[in-house]
Amino acid sequence: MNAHVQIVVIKGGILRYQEQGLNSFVVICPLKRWSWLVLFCDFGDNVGSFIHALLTLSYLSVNPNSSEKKVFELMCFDFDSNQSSAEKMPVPFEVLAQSAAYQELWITDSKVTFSELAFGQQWVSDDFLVILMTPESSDIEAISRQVYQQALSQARLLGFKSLIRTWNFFPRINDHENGLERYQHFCVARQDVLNHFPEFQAQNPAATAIGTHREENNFVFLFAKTKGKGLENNRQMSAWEYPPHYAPKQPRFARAMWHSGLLICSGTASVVGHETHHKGDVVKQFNESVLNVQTLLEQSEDKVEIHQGVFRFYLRNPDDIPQVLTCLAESKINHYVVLAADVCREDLLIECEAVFQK
Ligand code: 3EB
Repeated sequence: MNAHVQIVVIKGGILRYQEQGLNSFVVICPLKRWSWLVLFCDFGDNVGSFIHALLTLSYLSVNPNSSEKKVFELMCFDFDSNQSSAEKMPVPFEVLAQSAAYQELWITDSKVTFSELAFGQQWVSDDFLVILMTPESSDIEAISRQVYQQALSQARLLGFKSLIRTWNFFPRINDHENGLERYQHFCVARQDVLNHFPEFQAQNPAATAIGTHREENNFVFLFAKTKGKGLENNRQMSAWEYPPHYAPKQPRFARAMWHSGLLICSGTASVVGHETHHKGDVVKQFNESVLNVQTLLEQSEDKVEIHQGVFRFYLRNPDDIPQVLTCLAESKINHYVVLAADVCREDLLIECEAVFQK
């Protein structure tokens, strides 16, 4: 027998045990709180095939030389764009807190090609297309129309038929201009453009819409060749059915999306039905938001648990960070970053998004 054994230590890794057919298996054992021992035992020639899903989220650093099967970076989020380096995905928010070894790295198993476009940057693999756009104008409705038009046209051109996830970041999200809140202008433009692309209408993407404190516009789109499965939350009205006072054209996003073994949760806040709960109380809003994520997990037929999630929190008032850290310590959440940012309703103090791996 020609056994091939490799040992890798992953900081802050995901606990997994996976059988890889008859010939191989992977064991991941916790060493200390943030380290795991990973043992690949492979009796065939496909060492490292534990990267099973087409797309997998990780906040760990796999030694690239430790696995014969290549892993390619699709999106590597950089949580402080002051130091942003080429080909990383900047997230234009101040980091208020993060768990040890926190990293948000989305990897895939086919080659990723980066290119500069006239209107942004793109990362393309066999299965996925990521587009980043950072327009400079302050006319939010015009910008939103333009980025949605350009991103959807590019996806159509390259044959990526599913919009899986969007991040929509722009400044002064709760300011009013020409009779509408800037968030509402964004919703109007998003819905108008989506209506012109029927192939993307069958399934709304998971999404986040958040206000930056740094005057930067930053839009990220994740497309796939294959369909994702949308998931709604029975504690919350679907956003596209909201009464029109939230936005004259309803927000077009799903509460969560299953794709490639990942459950990708949208921005989730203290909203029950369609109403904001616990106005003025950041602790209760935190707990209600996490309960909403918990409910989504319970409604999903594939079992994932809250402690497995990689969380991003957006916190309106940075002075609330001590209360948020207390809430986090009391929660089952292990992996998180907390960013200073405005939430898209003025009465929401905090919002979270999360990704879970099956
Ligand atoms: C809510 O539940 C909070 O318009 O894309 C969360 C996530 C929210 C995404 C969006 C809005 C959006 O309605 C707001």
